[in-house]
Amino acid sequence: MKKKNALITGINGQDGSYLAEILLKKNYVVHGIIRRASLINTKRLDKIFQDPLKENRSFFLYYGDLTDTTFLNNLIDDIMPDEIYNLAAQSHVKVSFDNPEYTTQVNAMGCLKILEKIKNLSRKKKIKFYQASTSEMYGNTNQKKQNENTRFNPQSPYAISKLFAHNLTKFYRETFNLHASNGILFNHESPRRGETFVTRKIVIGIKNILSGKIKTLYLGNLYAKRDWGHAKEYCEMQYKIMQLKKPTDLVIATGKSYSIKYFTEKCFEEIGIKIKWKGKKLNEYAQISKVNNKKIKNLKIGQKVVAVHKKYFRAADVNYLNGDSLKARKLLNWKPKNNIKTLIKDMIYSELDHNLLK
Ligand code: NAP
Ligand code: F7E
Repeated sequence: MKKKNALITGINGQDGSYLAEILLKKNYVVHGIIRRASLINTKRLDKIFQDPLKENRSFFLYYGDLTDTTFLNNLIDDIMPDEIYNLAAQSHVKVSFDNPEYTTQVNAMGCLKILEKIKNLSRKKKIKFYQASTSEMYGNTNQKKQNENTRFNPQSPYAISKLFAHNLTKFYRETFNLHASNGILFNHESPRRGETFVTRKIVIGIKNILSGKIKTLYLGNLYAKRDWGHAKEYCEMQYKIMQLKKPTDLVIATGKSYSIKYFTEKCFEEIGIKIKWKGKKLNEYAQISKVNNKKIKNLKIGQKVVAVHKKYFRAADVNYLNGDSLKARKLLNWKPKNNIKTLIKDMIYSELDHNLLK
């Protein structure tokens, strides 16, 4: 049987790397776009990289950029993929405040370029499309749980650019009859999460505190709440959404929401350190109150291990996200396998020197 061809934009990212592994296991030929950088930065793909000179290989990488229409059109013409997963994005919300134009070019216009190409090829081949939509599009909402019918109220250039792409995907599906779906994924994390997103930043911060490299980890808004799932599991859902007979928009979420403060406490707790919060607003901090781990010798009771710094606040923030994924649970026959506890364990135990752990 002829193998299916999938093109993944953003293959080098957290999700792209998991999705590529999933598709290769399902016997796909996987094509991925990476950006040329002055240093090799494809570490997340090491496990699945195949020698470009190998015959009959099933994994191909191409240098390119979502801002380059000519490149995208030529590549799609060459590969004629069965499925395109559009995961590439300037995905950092805070960065989008400083780089709004670039964020929009990549996240919004990038999606438009691919959809236009798929539309123009549709008489030759029906290419299926998945758009990486996001819970950030809800912004600040008074709905206790957010689902496919919740009103969007985006609070950043990132979220606005993603809402453009989301609406466009729906519009192309309904107007040009494309098999185009939006996965509205709530925050999903893993040991492969980018180092400046808050969960990974906390885990790396703890590692650096344990090794003595830093004394204190500085964070911004401790009171924002997020619905955190596991990226590996959510990427399996991206594949499943693409396989639906009828394209649609689906929320993928755990339905549980926790604050950054809670996540931080639980990470310390995982390695046997209890912290106590003191102070308020910009003067809030956490000290070590107990160490229940004989292997940790260099930390003292009272050490200030977490503090708030204004640098890490955003001009506007999303205070509360909690997803209702009932539709996906029914259509994809899915329920989340991970929770905050298993996620923290996976991230902590992948990051930290095992000798330091309990
Ligand atoms: P990520 O780790 O930041 O990966 C994004 C990927 O896009 C990276 O490989 C990046 O390349 C690539 N990229 C950025 N700009 C590009 C451009 N101009 N041209 C081509 N490629 C470009 O993000 P992720 O966490 O895997 O998320 C995947 C997608 O899901 C993103 O679209 C994100 O916005 C969306 N999303 C994420 C979450 C989440 O919680 N993780 C939730 C909802 C939606 P480099 O490696 O060279 O930087
Ligand atoms: O922030 C607060 C921050 O950067 C989460 C992206 O994948 O998920 C991600 O966007 C919360 C925010 O993720 C720090 O203010 C406090 O309220 O980890 P984050 P995000 O902004 O939710 C969505 C679904 C996406 O689509 C995005 O692509 O944590 N926070 N202190 C901090 N955040 C960071 N980064 N750093 C801090 O020091």
